[in-house]
Amino acid sequence: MILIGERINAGFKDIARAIRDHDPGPIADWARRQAAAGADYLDVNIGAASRDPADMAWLVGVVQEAVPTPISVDSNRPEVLKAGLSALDGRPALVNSTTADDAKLEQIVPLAAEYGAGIIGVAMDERGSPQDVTRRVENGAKIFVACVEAEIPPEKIFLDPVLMPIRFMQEQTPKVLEAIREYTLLSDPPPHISVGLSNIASKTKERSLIARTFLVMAMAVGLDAAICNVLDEELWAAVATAELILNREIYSDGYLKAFRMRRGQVDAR
Ligand code: THG
Repeated sequence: MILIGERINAGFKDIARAIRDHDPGPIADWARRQAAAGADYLDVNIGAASRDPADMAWLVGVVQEAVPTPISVDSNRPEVLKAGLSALDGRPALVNSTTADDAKLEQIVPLAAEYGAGIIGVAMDERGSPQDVTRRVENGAKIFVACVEAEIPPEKIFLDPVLMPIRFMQEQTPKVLEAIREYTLLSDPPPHISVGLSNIASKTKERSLIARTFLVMAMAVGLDAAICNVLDEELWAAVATAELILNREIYSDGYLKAFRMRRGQVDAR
């Protein structure tokens, strides 16, 4: 599983303030904590804290100075994505994200190709968020084809079926699982498949339980990446156990410890 740390996002008040004040402290701190927890990428998003693309370049610079972890540059604005990519020091990166509408595909897919970055394609389009499996599959396939035509290799393409809050859109969750299964059939080898995991638990009381239960169910049908709370130890334990059940990990009584060591996790206790 590829786990992408979600915490450097201006949706969180401490990060919004740090971006507005150009205070590197909390950002470097969250970068170190998520890297120590074993994150494969750190998602960075200036959100509504700033309209200035230069602030994304600043944010990427702060994270790069703190840790060597690859970066997922998260914005729906091409100029913000470009500013983040241009600040990279050569480490691997993801463009998060394009959608399936032509205007976005035409601008964002070439950016990812130009910078040699991977790309996450979210199955939304000019009509907004998908409400059924078919739209998710059509949009995912359209993004996949656009990326392949731009010569982005399948191992750098991530499709995101759009996970929605279970509290408000409960009927969407099984459709997301179905779409994940369909994405695995698009090519051989298939693209990566990723979700914004915390979306599902928004405004719920059992955030951690809902997120990790969805994650193991989605892993069983082909999910192999998630933007998530990498500081949640129960989430890691569920991932390790799901890998075991899917026979990707050898059973031993010490499998949890072996998994943590293989992930290079630094004990925070
Ligand atoms: N797909 C892709 N990228 C994404 C998303 C996605 N990037 C942003 C988002 N969705 C994933 N990141 C987060 C980060 C935090 C939270 C949810 C998703 C979160 N928010 C709290 C809530 O909703 O209750 C509020 C924050 C707070 O506690 O202050 O947990 O889907 N490709």
